[in-house]
Amino acid sequence: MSQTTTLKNEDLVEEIVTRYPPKVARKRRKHMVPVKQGTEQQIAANARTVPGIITQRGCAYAGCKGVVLGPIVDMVHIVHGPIGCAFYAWGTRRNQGKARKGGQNFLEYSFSTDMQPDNIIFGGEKKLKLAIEEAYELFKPKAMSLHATCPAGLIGDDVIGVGREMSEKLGIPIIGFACEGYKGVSQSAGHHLANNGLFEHVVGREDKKVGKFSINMLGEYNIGGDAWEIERIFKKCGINIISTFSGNGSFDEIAQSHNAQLNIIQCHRSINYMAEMLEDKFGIPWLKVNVIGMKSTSKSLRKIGEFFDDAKLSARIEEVIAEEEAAAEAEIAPLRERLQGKTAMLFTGGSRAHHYQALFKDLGMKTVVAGEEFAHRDDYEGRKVIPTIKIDADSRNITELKAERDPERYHPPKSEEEIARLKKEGKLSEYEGMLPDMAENSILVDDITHLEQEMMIAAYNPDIVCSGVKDKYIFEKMGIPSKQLHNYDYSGPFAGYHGAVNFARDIDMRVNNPVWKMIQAPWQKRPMIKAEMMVDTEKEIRV
Ligand code: CFM
Repeated sequence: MSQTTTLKNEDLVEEIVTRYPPKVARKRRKHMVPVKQGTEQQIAANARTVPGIITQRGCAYAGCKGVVLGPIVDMVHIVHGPIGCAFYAWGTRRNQGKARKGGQNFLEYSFSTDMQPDNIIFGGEKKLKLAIEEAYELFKPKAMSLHATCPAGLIGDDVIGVGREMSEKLGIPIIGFACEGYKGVSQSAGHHLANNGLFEHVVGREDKKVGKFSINMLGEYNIGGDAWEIERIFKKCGINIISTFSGNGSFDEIAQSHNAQLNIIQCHRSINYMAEMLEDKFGIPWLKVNVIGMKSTSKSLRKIGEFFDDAKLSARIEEVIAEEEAAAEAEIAPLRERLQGKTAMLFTGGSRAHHYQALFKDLGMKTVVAGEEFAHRDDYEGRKVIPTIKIDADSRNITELKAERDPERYHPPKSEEEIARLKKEGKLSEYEGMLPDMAENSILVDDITHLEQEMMIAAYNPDIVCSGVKDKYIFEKMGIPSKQLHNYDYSGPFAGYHGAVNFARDIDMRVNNPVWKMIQAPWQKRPMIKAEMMVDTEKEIRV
C-alpha cells in the first residue's frame, strides 16, 4: 500500500524553492500550486524556462511538424534543416496512420533537406526547391508542407515563399511553415502556427453535403491508435467523423471539415485556435470532451448527444454506453482491486496530465502531482482567465489570425439564441481546465524541473510516475515504475473503453511488479558527495 505523505503540499513547495537562488526561486514558485480546493488559485505558465534548468519541453518546430502537421498521412512533410531535426520527428511520437482507399500514406518516411555547412553559408532555398521536386517526382503527393528549423530561419531562408513558388510550378498546394524552433517558448507556438496554416490553406477547400450528426474530432493525434478506438465508438453511436485534426489525418478530409455541424476538442492546448476560427468563419460551435477514461468517455458521448438533442441518437448513445461500460468494467474490476488506493504522478505536455487523472480515477488511483510542460493558464485554470492573460513578446511572435465570417458558408447548426444559451450554460466553448479536478493536498506544476520532480517523489512516494522518454529512466532508476503518456511505450490505444482496459492492464503490470522494490539506485548504494551553493544573494547571482 502506498505511503501517503504527512507533509503539506504548501510546505513542500516552499521547501523546494529554498534550493534555488532567490531570483529563480521567485520565478519557479509561481509555477507551482499547492492545490487547495474551494479557493481561486493562479499559476504562471507559457513563460520562458529559466536558463540552466533542465526542461522537458520541445520547440516550435516540434509543435508544428511533429505534432499538428506530421500526422496527416497523405501529405509529404519536408523538414528544411540539418538531419537531426527530421530524425527527431521520425516515428518517435507513435502517431499511427493508414492510407485511405486508393490514397497514399507517407508516415513511415522522413523527408529532410539535410542542410550542410555550405547551405548555411550560401543559403538553403535552392536545396529546398530541389528536395520538393525530387519528392514530387518520386511520390506525386496531393500536397506538401515545408517546415523551417532554427538554422534555416537564422540564415533567412524563406520557406513560405519557396512553398508559394513551387506550388505554382508543380500545381499542388505546398504550404510553408516558418516554425523555427526559437519562435516561441515551447512547442505551443508551433501548434498555433500550424493551426493558422492549415486553416488558411486547407480548411474550406471542398464543399460537401454531409449527413446528420457530422463532427470533427479536434486535438486527437492517434497515438497508439487512440483515434481508431474513438472512431469505433462514435460509429457505433451513429456519429459521423468528417475529419480528425490530425491523427491519421487526411488532406481531403481536413479540406471538407467546414461542412461539419460540431467540433469536439480533446486536446484544448494544441488546437483551440482551429476551433475558434472554424466557428468565426463557418459558424461551427465546439465543445470540450475527454475520451481518456471509461466514465469520461461516457460523459463526453452524453455531451454530444445533448448538443444534437435527438431522441434516437441519445437512446443509441445510452445503449452503447451500457454495453461498452459493462464489458470494460468486467475486465477492469479485478485489476482495480490490485490498484485501489495507489498513487500516480503525471507529467505531460499540454493536456494529458488532466485527461489521464480521469482514467486513474476509474482504476481507483489518486493523482498526487500533475504537471504540463507548456500548457497556458487557461488549460490549468479554465478559459475564464483568457482575458486576463498578459500578452508578452514571445506570444507576439505568432500571428493571431482572426477569421472573418464566410458570407455564403456560415451555417450554424442551431439558432443564434440557442447557441448563446448553451454557451452561457457552459455547454459550448467551455473548458474549465485541470485545477478544479485536482485532489486536495496535491500539487500542480508548470514546466517542472528535475529538482522539483525528485523532491516531490521523495515526499509523496508515488506508486507510478507517468511522463516521457526524457525523464522516465530517472524514475525507474529510483525504483519507481514509469509509463510514458506521450508515446505510450509501444502500447495503446488508451482512449475510449478498449483503451481503458489496455491501460489498466499496463498499469497493473508496472505498479504490482515486485522487481521495482529490488532496485537500488547507484546513489543509494554508494555515499554521495553533497554540494552546496557558495553564493546565494541575488546580487551575486544573475539569472
Ligand atoms: Fe495535446 Fe498531444 Fe498533449 Fe500536445 Fe505533445 Fe502528445 Fe503531449 Mo507529447 S498535442 S498537448 S504537443 S495531447 S506530443 S499527442 S503527448 S506533449 S500532453
